Amino acid sequence: AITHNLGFPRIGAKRELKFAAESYWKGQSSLAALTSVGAELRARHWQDQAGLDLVPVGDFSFYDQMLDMSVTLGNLPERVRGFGGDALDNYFRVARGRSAAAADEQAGCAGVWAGEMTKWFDTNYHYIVPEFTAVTTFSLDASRLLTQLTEAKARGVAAKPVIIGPVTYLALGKSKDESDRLDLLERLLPVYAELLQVLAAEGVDWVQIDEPILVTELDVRWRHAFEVAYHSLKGTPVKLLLATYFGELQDQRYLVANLPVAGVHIDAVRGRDDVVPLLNLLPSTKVLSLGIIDGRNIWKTDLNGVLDWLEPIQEQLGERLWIAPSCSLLHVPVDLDSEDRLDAEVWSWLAFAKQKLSELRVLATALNDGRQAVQAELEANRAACEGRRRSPRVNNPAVKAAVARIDSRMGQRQSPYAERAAKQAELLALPKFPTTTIGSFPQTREIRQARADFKAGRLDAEGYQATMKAEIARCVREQELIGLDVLVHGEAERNDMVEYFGEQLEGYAFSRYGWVQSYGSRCVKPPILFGDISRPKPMTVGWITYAQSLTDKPMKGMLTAPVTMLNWSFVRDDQPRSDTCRQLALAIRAEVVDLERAGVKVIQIDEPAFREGLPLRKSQWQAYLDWAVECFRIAANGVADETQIHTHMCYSEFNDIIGSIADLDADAITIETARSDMELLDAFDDFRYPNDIGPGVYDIHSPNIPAEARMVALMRKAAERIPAERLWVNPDCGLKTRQWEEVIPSLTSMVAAAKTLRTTLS
Ligand code: THG
Ligand code: ZN
Repeated sequence: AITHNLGFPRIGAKRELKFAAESYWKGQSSLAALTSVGAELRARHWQDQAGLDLVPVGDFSFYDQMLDMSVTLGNLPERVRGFGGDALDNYFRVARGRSAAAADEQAGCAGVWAGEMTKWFDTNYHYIVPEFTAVTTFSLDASRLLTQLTEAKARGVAAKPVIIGPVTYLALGKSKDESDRLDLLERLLPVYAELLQVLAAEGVDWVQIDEPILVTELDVRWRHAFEVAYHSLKGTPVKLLLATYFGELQDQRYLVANLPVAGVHIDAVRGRDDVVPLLNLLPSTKVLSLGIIDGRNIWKTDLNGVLDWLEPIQEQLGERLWIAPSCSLLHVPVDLDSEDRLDAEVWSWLAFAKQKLSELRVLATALNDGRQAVQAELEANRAACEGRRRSPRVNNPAVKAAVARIDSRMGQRQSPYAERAAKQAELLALPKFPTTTIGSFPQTREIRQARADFKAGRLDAEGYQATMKAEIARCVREQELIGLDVLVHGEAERNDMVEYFGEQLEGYAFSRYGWVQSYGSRCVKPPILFGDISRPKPMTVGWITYAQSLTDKPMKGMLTAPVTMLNWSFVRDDQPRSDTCRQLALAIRAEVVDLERAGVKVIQIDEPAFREGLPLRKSQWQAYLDWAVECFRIAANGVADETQIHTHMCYSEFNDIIGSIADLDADAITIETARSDMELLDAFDDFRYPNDIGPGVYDIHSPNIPAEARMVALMRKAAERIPAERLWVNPDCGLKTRQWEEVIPSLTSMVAAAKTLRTTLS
């Protein structure tokens, strides 16, 4: 079998690209310094991939691979034309808006807004959305690919250029004028043909052309676009490897098998069911590349198991079988070997990008030369997989039993919303249009310093507690002065809303350098959920009861909900996600019950990533929503009627899942809306949201102080759709990234808006 890779993480094992780019954006280093970091990373990453038969070139990006493709196709938005600086400055203007280029500031250039960013399929990566209009034209700029190809050749790399295919490129873009972007295909294809010709002239043999849109549901027009596109590229003098990933082809197998390309790559982890049918459909001249190593997770592959399955396929395909990771390794951290503080047992179960490629080499040797050629490696792998399967760290019978005991009553509040609301109103005695915040307050330098000192052992537990308590006290005092109705403790003690809880639960581990690119230079370090989840002791009760002791106003308890814990972690692959989520739900439920017992009357359980778990195919949405809603309800509903449950979601895009949001049955939900002028409320035209809702009245991402009049106007708009007695007044998200100097006047203005509403709308 031939080995290859679809893409390598480009941020760098120590996030070198992030620091180089951010330094350049701040004007602290030169363009030459940034481009040379890029070249060094490419060289190092090709080295890391040495020994593979084909290595990706063009997967490196200074910001985003879709934006790279827009440059290659000459499709940058009109608004960035005519600026000075290097081409890369223009690229960053699209990525980040005008302030990207220091030169613009000096020249006093007019503003340029950044391109829209959206989730790359069901990953945590976000790409810059290509923009189209009816008059969009394309023209080839192959310079980026040619530069990288030249570098690769100089280093003797067996280069396989990687590009986004034309249909996926169009499908993931957005028309700015209501025109049909499929009409652009005819104009786009000649540019692709030209690009392939240019690559062929450079001696390129294979080109990987990514069409992941093929794992989503396509209507007849988009399927036809595939026929048109690949028939038109048929004559080009390179071999095309059409790559799909992230899911199953299902009823698009026949289409894929018969497109006129030299080979097809499929995700054989998530799309294993495609393999046998595809083997039968694929013409005998074509290469089949099987993505057998999970590029979306950090577990070692069961190499012996994969070989049992692959050997007969190798018999059948011979030379035509290629093997690879399931998708680009962009979605996993770079190198497990740098993890010097990870628990040794958990460490032995893991593989990051570099280790995944080692697994690939072992598999290829076993297939080509027989298993005995890599006997030691296969034995070690067997032991690791076996160790993980059997480990008491993974298997906790008490947790499994508790999940088995879940019954439908656990997801049920004692009484319907209306009855609960009446009891809560009596107990909490809140005014109309009650004011609150989402939970976090500014994370000042002092807070970060104290946390870092504590972690490093420079500050003892007592000193740390005292610093955090002082911060909480300040936060409570400020909220009282501002005149908010339902207070929060401000989350000074929390680093990250998932990590904070993960660190206190059994079944979670944390890497030191396990960064994964989220967008541009920004990364996340997903915790590793490896085993059955349990909560050894209360996680937040001490902090919240301390905060409550400082005020007579109700203090909200703040928790992260199970679906978000799941969706923002690397989770185990040895049981369904729904089972893992139920375990998380039981752990959070125990915390909710403890908070209630400690006298906390309002408890917020945040679910910002609820939507992120939606499957790629709409036909699978309902099954996900069913268990996701169930898990939230298990977490939230162990309380008495008098306890008020809140939740928060970080987006306004939920028209299509509004029914499920209502099914969460939280007493109150706060949501993002401010940037979209309450556009979100369109969802309420056809759907009567039954409980309390706090549509965010100002955008916390902006440093501007919101005007009282604007917030009043927005709430009036909301009151046209939702009865005033069910409306809350709050910002649209947490205030962690803001400064106190912004927060105090903003919230003061917001409280004034609520008072105006009380006298004019009640
Ligand atoms: N996990 C957690 N939180 C999240 C996400 C996640 N919040 C939203 C998020 N997904 C996607 N958006 C962001 C926003 C900001 C950053 C990363 C992803 C960010 N990261 C810092 C950086 O790269 O400099 C690092 C933060 C840190 O030092 O911890 O700013 O998947 N929990
Ligand atoms: Zn939010």
